Amino acid sequence: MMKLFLILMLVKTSYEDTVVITKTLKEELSVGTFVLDLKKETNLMNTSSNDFQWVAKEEFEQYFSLENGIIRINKRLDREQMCPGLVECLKRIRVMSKKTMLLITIDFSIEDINDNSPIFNISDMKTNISESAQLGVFYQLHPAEDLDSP
Ligand SMILES: [Ca+2]
Ligand SMILES: [Ca+2]
Repeated sequence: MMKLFLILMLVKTSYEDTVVITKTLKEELSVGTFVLDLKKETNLMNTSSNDFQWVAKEEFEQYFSLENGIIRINKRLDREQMCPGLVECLKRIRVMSKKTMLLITIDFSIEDINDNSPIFNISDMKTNISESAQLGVFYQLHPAEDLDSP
């Protein structure tokens, strides 16, 4: 009976319904940090918490764990590594409810936490300042690179 159920699950390609959840998430959160309660988010009151499963364990899903309908951080989210040079860091995961065949798409916007210090490409800078320089005069320094700023 279980085998038949699994085969039917694999054959069935269309979902009964879909829901999209958008969530902003800071990078560098600790492993185990709570992210979402799928049962609460989807209002599936007649569904048990262990009814949720990954649609496919793709690249971005590895950053999360899914247990009893609760999504938690499973791996360090490093915005600079995931979205180098991009102003917005948008990532998607997909979960389904086996019982209701509800497809849940969760779109994350990964927020920067400014965890990198600026680095100057040169170690020494020399600037000539005239002894007759006026107060408030600005001198341009070589720019620093900051991985947090695309
Ligand atoms: Ca980072
Ligand atoms: Ca950062």
